[in-house]
Amino acid sequence: MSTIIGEALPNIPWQEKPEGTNSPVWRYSANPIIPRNAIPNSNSVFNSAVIPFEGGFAGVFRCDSRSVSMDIFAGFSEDGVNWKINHEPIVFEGDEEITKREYRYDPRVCKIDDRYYVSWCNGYHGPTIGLAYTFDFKTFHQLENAFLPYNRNGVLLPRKIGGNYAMLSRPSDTGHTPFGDIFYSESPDLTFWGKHRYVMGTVDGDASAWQSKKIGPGPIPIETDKGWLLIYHGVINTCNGFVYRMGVALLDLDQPWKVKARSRNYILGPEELYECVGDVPNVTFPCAALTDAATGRIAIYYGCADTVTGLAFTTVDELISYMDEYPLEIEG
Ligand code: BMA
Repeated sequence: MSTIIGEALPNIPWQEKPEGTNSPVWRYSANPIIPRNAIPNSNSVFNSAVIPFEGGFAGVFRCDSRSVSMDIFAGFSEDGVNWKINHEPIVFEGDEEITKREYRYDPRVCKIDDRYYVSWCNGYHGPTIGLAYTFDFKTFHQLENAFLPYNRNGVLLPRKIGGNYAMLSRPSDTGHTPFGDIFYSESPDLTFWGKHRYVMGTVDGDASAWQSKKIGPGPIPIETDKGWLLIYHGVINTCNGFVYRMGVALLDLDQPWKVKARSRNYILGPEELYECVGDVPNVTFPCAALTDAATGRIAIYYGCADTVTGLAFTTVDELISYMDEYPLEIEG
């Protein structure tokens, strides 16, 4: 048995694992929970992040518009399933050199101490990691970009490590990056980042081919008594393009750049029609996970085919025993 270290969330969205399911993660029966036209001018709503807020839930959503401009929007929900997303994108307060928008996508939301931090892929002469905080999901204060271009998938840890803020990310290139490993960085003040450490990379050969092209951190890592549970995305290049699936790893609590365990099997991949067909086919892309420390339940929010948003369920025990059952040999 493993336990989640954190708060109880009795109203976490939840469905029991259906009989006869082989996978450690199972989908919400009424997926997708957010359609592509959830707001009047959206082409697609996907790769989005949610968090408990004031007894219900709040979130930051990637909505590509009908001119296919990528931006992020705040939204609210009482049950974590039915969402009301603002019709206008978030307007950030801060230094105009930084708030000037090129594009914004793939947000994550992380509560640290008294505030909610949003990180996202931010256009600033190339993709990098945008960072902001809010107390109320109405006013957002933008901070300096965390890194130089090019970087994607900036994912904060929900508490300081050795007195510093900590972030996982995936250095990239200007385009649809055909490579990428996960790195760890620390900052004393969320402005100056250093102590860059390699966490883990793609897997060569056929040991775990679904993650042979690139990988990137997904939801905010989940603190457990065994380590940080990291759900991430992994990509294979096929004759028909990239396929995005989800994997799981366990990172050391005090030195999160050290990988303690990793699954060679994916935990969820494109199988349902809404995951296989859309603007970009064959993409399941996790950006958030709600957790209930009282029961070990985990609800994963993921983008489906770059078009709609899905919800899936698992538990801390399911994920940790799956890594035991299907381990990937850890390098070094
Ligand atoms: C990645 C990002 C994601 C997207 C994925 C599949 O590089 O752009 O936003 O979901 O590609 O298109």
